[in-house]
Amino acid sequence: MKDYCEKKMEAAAAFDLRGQIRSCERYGSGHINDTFLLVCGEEGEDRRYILQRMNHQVFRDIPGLMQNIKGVTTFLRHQIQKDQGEPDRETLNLVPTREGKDYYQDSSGNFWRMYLFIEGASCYNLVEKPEDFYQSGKAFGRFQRLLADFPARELTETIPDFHNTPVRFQTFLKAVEKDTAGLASGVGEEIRFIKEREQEMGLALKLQREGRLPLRVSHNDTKLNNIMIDDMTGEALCIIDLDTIMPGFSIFDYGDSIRFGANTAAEDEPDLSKVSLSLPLFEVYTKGFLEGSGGRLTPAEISLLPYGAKMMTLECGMRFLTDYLQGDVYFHISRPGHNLDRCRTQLALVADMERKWEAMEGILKQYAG
Ligand code: ADP
Ligand code: GN1
Ligand code: MG
Repeated sequence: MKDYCEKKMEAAAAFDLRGQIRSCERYGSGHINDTFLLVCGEEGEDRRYILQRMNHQVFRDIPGLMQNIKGVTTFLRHQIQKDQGEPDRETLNLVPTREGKDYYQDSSGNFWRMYLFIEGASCYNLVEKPEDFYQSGKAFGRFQRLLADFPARELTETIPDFHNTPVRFQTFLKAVEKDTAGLASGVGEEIRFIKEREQEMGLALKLQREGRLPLRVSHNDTKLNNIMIDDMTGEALCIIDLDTIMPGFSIFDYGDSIRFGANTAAEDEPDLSKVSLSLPLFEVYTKGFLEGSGGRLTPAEISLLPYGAKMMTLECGMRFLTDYLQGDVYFHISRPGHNLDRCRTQLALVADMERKWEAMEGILKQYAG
């Protein structure tokens, strides 16, 4: 980490900024990239930018990733203009380097990019008001609508098999078998819980192969803190964290939001008695997502939304457990056992979804029209 911080000033200077750099400090609470808030001063007026070191251990094809982001944000700008929106705030906007490129590679090989800072908006780690979650559902639904005509197949798979749950399951089994950190014997209960659900993991891919589930431009990381809510209007303003945009399924975008936002506890809550699926939050998000998608989802996609929620939660629990067993090599952690706590909340949430399955389907029917 220290290394990257030293390189941040070299990186900042490579971008086409106006004015003097005043400060460049760590920012946000993402698990993957290193994010900095850069302040530049010009004639008494400060301008803010987001500088990010992309995690090239996680994202192996940075040129492909940046091409996805450039393509999708350019397309979104046009769509937002057609909708009479505000393209500088309703989508991410890349700041080019002085050489006119979309990213910069520093002298140690790290990759950096810069965005305009979205002013007057905030990201939340927990749903504070149901209205925020409704807004977030509407925005991710709208994202599906705005990108429905974008050629999804042209996008690079920035992390191959990212939401391929059967492949994630195989990786998990290997981690259990290898048991690099010698921790598997302490998590027998969690391993059993995951294995018992293996049969359910391949349904979306099977339906896609049969032509019954469309491939979409999907965001793939639709948690609440990847959306900015306007401080003035309270409306969802901009979807951020576009690294994982690739061909995928709308039901998983919906599902990942439910996994994170409709949980009554934080993703890393150690006290499992606090974890449950909030049906009121499930309801407001479902309503927002269906409204925002403006009729662009197929009946098959709509009927599979609860399945999407369960699979994203199970898959995420499996990924946290895999990382715990491998010695915390993927997700940033801030305490020992952090990934195990995260895994346990996800599995507890899956169990609660199973208990509330009929209620989830009932709510969906109410809004599906
Ligand atoms: P990660 O992949 O590590 O989660 P993100 O791209 O989500 O990284 O960025 C981390 C945090 O930085 C976000 O949660 C948000 O608070 C802030 N952020 C990112 N982009 C912007 C932006 N353009 N304007 C304002 N804040 C931003
Ligand atoms: C990571 O980057 P961030 O913090 O938004 C992860 C997601 C997980 C999430 C769990 C590229 O998201 O897939 O669902 O953590 N992103 C990547 O909180 O692996
Ligand atoms: Mg993020």
